[in-house]
Amino acid sequence: MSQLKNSVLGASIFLGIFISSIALAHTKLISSTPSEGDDVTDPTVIELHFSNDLVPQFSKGKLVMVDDSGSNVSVDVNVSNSDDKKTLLLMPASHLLAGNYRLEWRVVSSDSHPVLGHLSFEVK
Ligand SMILES: [Cu+2]
Repeated sequence: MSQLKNSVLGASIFLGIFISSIALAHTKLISSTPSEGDDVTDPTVIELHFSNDLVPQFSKGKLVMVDDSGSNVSVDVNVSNSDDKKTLLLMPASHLLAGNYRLEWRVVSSDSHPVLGHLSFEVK
């Protein structure tokens, strides 16, 4: 009898840990287009795909062109979310000239935690 209680207890503890680890999983960047280090031709949209739903009003990105002297020139981007809420879409407001770019993103997902990252690519 006490063995049964112990195994029920063990199973509930296991389940409890399992459920809290799901609840604690922050959103992650799964993939992007372009992806890190890619060479691309004047992209009209940059897509960042996440594991969780995003909160659009707190999810954004800042795009800069890094010139040869190492100084950054900011590029305007229009930010929106896909219908499934898991993709951040960044549309440069003008054509991207050839050069190296760095995108810094910050998103807030449905668990309310901010997650940050960056992405570098080159426009040929
Ligand atoms: Cu989180």
